[in-house]
Amino acid sequence: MHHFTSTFFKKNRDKLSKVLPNSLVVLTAHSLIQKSADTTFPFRQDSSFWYMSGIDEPDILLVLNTKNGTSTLLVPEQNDYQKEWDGNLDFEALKTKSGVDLVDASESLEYILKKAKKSNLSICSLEPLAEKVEPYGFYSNPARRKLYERIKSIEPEPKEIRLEIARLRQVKQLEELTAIQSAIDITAETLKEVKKNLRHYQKEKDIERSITAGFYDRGANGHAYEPIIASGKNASIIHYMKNDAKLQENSLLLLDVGAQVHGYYAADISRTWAFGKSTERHRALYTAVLTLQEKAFSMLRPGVLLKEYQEELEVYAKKVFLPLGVKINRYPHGFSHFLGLDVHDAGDYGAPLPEGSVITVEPGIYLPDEGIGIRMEDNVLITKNGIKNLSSHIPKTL
Ligand SMILES: [Mn+2]
Repeated sequence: MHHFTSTFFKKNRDKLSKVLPNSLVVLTAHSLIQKSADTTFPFRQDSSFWYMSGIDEPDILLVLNTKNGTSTLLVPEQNDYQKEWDGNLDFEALKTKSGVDLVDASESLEYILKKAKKSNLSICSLEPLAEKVEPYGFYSNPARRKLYERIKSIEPEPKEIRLEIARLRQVKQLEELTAIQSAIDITAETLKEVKKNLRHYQKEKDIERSITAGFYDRGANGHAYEPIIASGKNASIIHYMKNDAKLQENSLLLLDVGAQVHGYYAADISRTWAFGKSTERHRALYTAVLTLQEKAFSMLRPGVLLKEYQEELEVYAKKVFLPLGVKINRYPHGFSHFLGLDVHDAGDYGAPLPEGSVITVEPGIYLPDEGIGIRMEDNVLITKNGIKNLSSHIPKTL
């Protein structure tokens, strides 16, 4: 993460301060989550907290007084076990990395909140997700809930600032674009190598292993999300992640993979290849997906509303697939999402698309009855007049 210095995080805090004058903003790091017995999942920071602080430690709070311009990290007290096993938290290093003015103890939060309330500052934070997040069926990180309880004991109605932060995060700065491009380039090189050796693989898992190694070898810190390597009918399951089947001869193989670099910046690329020979049917459907993607590219520019874009493309998709005997009632996924620190990145989905945002363009067709799934996914930057396809160097051939 050496490309991101305190200047970047300070700039982000300044931008947030500008849109939230006379406020006290409190953001929290994620908490560590139990995996099993006394082991934890690898720590993954809250992306908005990272964007504003650059800190990769759990349970730290960032407090931003936008009236007097001071920024403070509040650090929980470490017990003897943590000091011995995890090492002492280095306050100076936290300060250098984030560029904040002060580092204080976490217990000071209530005092700071009371003082801010007395001086009529608006107290702002990110509303926690539900404990269980539906329809996905997973449990959310508890950090925001814990913070929210503490805030609410002083300020019963804190201001929700999800959109204020999303609007900053969706417009990418130069160092972020460099990071995303490097994630895409690593993904491109790795896919090129895998395709060259495709006939040597027997199982989906063999390909996954090659891609994982390829990402690390090229300087990424792993996958930005669980990779999808889906052969034949598995490709018609949109979030297939088992990757444990034998590769089906003369069928299509769908790969949806992305490297992660500099902490968390992601690529999100899908390609569909023939394993063995492709049929005429495969080629006709593949061409239709490409046509749909070209249409999507041509529609994108600053000011576009993603909702209208989605609706128009769904109508177009029906038209493109009808001559192939495929009736689409409901399109199963979005054609685009923001990309950045998160694979499904923060952004204001209800507002006109801003210049400088990075989104995916990912049409697909899923036909379980025919054992076919095809998806084509590129990552594009919204420019002044249209788009720049950041992944155009990844070939699109069966
Ligand atoms: Mn995607």
